[in-house]
Amino acid sequence: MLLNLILFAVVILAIITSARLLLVFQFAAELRGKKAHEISDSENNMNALLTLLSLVGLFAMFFYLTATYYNEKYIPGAASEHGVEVDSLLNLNFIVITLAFFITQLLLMWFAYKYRYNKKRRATHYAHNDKLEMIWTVVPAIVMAVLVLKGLIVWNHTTNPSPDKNTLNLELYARQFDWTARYSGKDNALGKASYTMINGGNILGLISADAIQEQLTIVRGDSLVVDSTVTLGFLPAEKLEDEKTRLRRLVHQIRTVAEFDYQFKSGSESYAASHDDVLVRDTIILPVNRPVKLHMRSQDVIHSAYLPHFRVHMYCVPGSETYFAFKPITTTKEMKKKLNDPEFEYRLYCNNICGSTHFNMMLPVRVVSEKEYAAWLSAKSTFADETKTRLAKMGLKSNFAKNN
Ligand SMILES: [Cu+2]
Repeated sequence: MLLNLILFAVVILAIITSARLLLVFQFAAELRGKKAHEISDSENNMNALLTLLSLVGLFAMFFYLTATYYNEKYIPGAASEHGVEVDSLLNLNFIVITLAFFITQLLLMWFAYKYRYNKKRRATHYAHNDKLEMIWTVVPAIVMAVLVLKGLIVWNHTTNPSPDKNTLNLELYARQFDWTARYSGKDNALGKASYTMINGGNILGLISADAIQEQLTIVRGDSLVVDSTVTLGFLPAEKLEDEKTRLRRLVHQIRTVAEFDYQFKSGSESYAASHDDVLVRDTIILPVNRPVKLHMRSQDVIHSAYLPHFRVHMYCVPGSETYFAFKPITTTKEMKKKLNDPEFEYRLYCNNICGSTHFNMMLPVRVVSEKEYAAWLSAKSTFADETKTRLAKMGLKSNFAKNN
């Protein structure tokens, strides 16, 4: 803090000193009988030369920064199929931008140098040149059209991958401030979910016969407590209104959950798809060379799922589901070897500032062989197992065997 203050003071003093020095030069020039706006030939030449030199500095900086940062260490090659295409598009853009940068800067600085003020030269009034205007309109238009067209092709490939039966359905569930990954299990189908089903144990609000039973017990219990508070009426008027609102919400929630219960019991919905779903909150494991379809949801605010190594980026929006399909093509092991970094991990980040501990929203992602993936997944407990355990703690009996 103190160092920052000192630095700030130094900068301010430097600005004041420069301003005073300029004044001194001005007075000195006036004493020599020269007007402030008069510039000598030597000053003019010096300025022109410095302009050229600044071009050298600019280009040197460009080469240095490109060589230092545009490499495997900072931007490792894409680890997904569509990512390779995205990278080639980005590289094409970089080539075009770099060429335009060199040509325009070179011309700009060279003209400033070559046509510096010369007393003997008179400026020409050059109003119009059809040919020149045609060139600088048509050439950029063609280049832009090519870039946009290629961009559209890559965008279409990325957002509409060809359907593949083997695609793994995986949910990324975001909330302040963590991620939960939900694997669809053996049936490869994600079970239904509803925000009315969310409780401390069932944070994703998944629906199953057991989860319905659990939620009805919890919400009915809550409503009884609130109901007795309201009935006794010991609360101040303001608080009483709050409690009444809470009660109305709980009753509405009970109705919705009871509706799920009715649908299940009448056989119109089975809710069995959620039974084999597996919830993971530490490391996401993905099988290599198998397409993955990410189904993204958010519980609270807008989050953004960002998997930079796979060139995957998509918002997670509360109240609606977003998707992104991609195919990992490089295992973590291969990437470690390629980057010569034994500590390397792929990562999932939240790329949308979503609150005070947004930076916490990060999960390691590991890409492994199909065999390793299958072994890992089969060792995990399912949503049905977890719900059964929670029910047992509440002294309730599971319906799980029946539901299957
Ligand atoms: Cu977030």
